[in-house]
Amino acid sequence: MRRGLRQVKLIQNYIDGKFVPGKRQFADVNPADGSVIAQVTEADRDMVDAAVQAARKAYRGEWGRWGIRERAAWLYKIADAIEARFDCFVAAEVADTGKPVALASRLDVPRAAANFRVFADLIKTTGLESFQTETPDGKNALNYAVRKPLGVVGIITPWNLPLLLLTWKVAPALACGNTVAVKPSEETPATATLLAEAMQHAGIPDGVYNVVHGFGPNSAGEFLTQHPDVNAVTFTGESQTGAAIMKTVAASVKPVSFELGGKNAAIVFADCDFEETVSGIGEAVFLNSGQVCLCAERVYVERVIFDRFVEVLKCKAESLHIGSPLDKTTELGPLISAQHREKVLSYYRLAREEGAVSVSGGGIPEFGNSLDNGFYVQPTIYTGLKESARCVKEEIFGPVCHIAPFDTEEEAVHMANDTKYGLAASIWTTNLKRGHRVAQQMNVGITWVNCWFLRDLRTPFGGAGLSGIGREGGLHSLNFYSELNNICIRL
Ligand code: NAD
Ligand code: 6OH
Repeated sequence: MRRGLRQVKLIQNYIDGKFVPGKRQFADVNPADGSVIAQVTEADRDMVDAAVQAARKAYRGEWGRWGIRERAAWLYKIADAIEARFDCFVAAEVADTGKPVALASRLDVPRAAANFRVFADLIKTTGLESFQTETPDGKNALNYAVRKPLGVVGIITPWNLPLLLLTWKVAPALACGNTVAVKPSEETPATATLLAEAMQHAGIPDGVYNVVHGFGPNSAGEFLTQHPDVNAVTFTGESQTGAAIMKTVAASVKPVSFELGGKNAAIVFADCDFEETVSGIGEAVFLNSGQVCLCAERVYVERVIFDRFVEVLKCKAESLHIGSPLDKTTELGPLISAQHREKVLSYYRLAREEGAVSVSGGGIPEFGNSLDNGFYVQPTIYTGLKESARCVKEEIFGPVCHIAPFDTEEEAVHMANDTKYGLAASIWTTNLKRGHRVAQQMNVGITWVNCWFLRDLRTPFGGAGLSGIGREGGLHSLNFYSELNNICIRL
């Protein structure tokens, strides 16, 4: 090989059980140092069509005909195949996202395997409604529902937890007997493609799982949502993108499930377990460099402990180990891209313009090595903003929070709910009565008390307001990914 012409990996589309290149390519960049790690081949409209047709064929074939126990057995095989390639998945996720290797090993990849196992278990054990209906003549009728697949499901996912969020949708879709065409984020194409390899090795029939790469508008994402043969669209990403997708799918009236953005609040009462709370809020603000839709960007702290809380969270932020994602002790990696870093830094500047007091961070860390070419920002804490400030209202999606004091429970509840989003909230108190009371007043899809991002995959997951439409998780996923046919029999 000539010097300077390093061979770069090619990430291809996966259609009908085969890896196929597209005509155009784009670069897959490692956010930790800005290096190009792969070229990705973009699917054009014809390739998206081929993926949907392959999925349709597989749906009409054995996958659509198999019974629940057979499909569940395949899902367990997929989970095993992910675990058999655990290190490859971790390495690919870390290279694509820049997330710390410790995080990908503890969260992303284990959750991918768990997603398949949980929905395999659920589809085997979940019953359906039946009602004995009384009629005036006394003969009565029996109503019972049966679950049928929708057909071909289009799945569009973001870059922050690429494999976790993809499999969170692929697993229940397949469990219910659908086939899928997925469009992973252009920033993180690797693990969806590795999953194709895992499925191929596990022997999943061709066409059941298809991957098309590319962007959103006028690219693979839009082509997929426009496709008349896609029966439902499930999407995780920004609220604005959700609005665009909704417009596109409206033309053909497809079911949609949207998991969108958040501007989540944490409420810290003076009676909290202080150490546990600081540690929990530290996770809620800084995990994955704040790039989790559930992260807390607004922290409300009861005034009597406000100064102490700010000081201790500042120490926590400043002691986080920022560094190479490959270092096992790294706690904070880079942001996903130069463009996203510019967005986050623009909010750091805006916070100052809006009159924030800078408690910690606000800039770019320096390393003196190749990481200086990466897309890092400092973990950042502000206080002193008005509740109407844009930095308090808009999702930033970085390792940053604003901390504001409150005096009464009512005030805290009001401030937490004063947002167009409604994804998640966390309440920190040792008074359980208060925990229940406040939790039940949160206008969100998920409220944690004395914890954050503690997940049971059987529970409803989703958001209110700008944070989404519908719920996935457990039975809610099974219901979204299937059509219920109620049968009424005159007895
Ligand atoms: P994004 O909306 O920019 O992109 C998500 C996906 O949509 C990508 O695959 C993209 O190519 C595709 N896309 C973009 N425009 C499209 C269009 N017009 N038609 C079809 N597809 C299109 O989101 P992102 O920047 O990748 O992810 C970050 C956002 O996702 C944040 O707002 C975050 O809060 C949100 N998010 C929400 C959840 C949740 O569960 N609620 C989970 C993770 C991320
Ligand atoms: C958003 O960034 C995180 C979403 C998490 C889930 O969808 C989940 O199932 O844990």
